[in-house]
Amino acid sequence: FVELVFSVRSLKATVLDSNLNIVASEFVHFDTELSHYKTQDGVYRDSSINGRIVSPTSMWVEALDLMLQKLSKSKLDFGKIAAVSGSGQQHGSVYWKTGSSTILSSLDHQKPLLGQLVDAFSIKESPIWMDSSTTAQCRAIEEAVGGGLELSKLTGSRAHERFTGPQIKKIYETQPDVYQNTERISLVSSFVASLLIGAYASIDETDGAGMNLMDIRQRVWSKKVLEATAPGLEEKLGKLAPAYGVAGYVAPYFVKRYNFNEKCLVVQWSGDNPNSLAGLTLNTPGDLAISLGTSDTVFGITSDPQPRLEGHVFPNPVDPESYMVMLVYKNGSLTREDVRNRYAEKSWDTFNKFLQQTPPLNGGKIGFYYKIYIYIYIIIDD
Ligand code: 5FX
Repeated sequence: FVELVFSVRSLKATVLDSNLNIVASEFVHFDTELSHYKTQDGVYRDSSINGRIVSPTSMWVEALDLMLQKLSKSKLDFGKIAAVSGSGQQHGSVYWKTGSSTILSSLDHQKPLLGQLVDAFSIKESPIWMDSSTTAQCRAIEEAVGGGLELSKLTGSRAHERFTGPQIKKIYETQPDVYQNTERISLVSSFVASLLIGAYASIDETDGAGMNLMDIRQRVWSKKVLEATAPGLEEKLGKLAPAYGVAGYVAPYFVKRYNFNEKCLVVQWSGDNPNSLAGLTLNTPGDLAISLGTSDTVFGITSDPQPRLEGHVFPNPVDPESYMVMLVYKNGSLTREDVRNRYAEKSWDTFNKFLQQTPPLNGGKIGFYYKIYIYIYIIIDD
């Protein structure tokens, strides 16, 4: 079984045998191994539009090319792989240009993916969860459905800038031609699953709940919110599927190029946090897990969700009867590493030594750290 993890800064692959022992693992670091994209921490921070943070979609395609090359150099027997699945950073979106399903279903196995897909996207830079440029769209969506709490009761969350619905609305409003010329919108998770099956993979019901577009109880797109977001959207989103479902067989491209078995399954991908919940086998209401990543998250499960203005409710990715609840803090690893670099000689060992100098909870003195990016505009007026 191969698990691929597309996070903000890297792609990781872990190959497991049937006893869940790790038999191989590989890593692609975007900034250094795909340095021609010139990303910083895997992203572009756009100084001309406040809060716009995107990643080049092609970089993710090239990362998959590179990862498969690395795995084949490591002498992995692709023919023995029974299933592939993975996690993507939540909320990030990919815009497939009209006609791209044909490109996807007829990939030439003699060539890498990148060159064949470079023109498949109507938007070359995918908005990701760090983006905060959609406040106007958030307020408009909330207003159209009767307020933030109403939206939360319906979709599991009030409108958040990083959620995909507000991001799509911004694209529709600011680049209507591009929106019209998009035949499918994928999340990062369903995007990579689409590459693997050579067709558009469904968005799964759990990652789909991170879009402000899905009715979390019915697990269908909410007509009301779709209308408040952009016209003709349902068709561009395609059908939803359970996160534990099968997306399809691996595409002939991978069978011919890497000798995958043609019966190798691609299991539905989902978001990084939902898959962490699944991987940690959280199954008792009240148990909580903490994930320290580029964002920090706290999550657990409940059978009786009470969506509020704070936090998020998603369908449980492994159990159709219950729900996942989550809090998200955007100031995770980048902020932590910045503090480490400034005060702990860029070393986790030193950082840990400092932590151990005081008892847990530091006598009630707790710091909250945020990195602030300040852009200075110089206007030259002659
Ligand atoms: C969750 O809502 C988030 O925005 C983040 O945790 C991303 O999933 C990080 F990839």
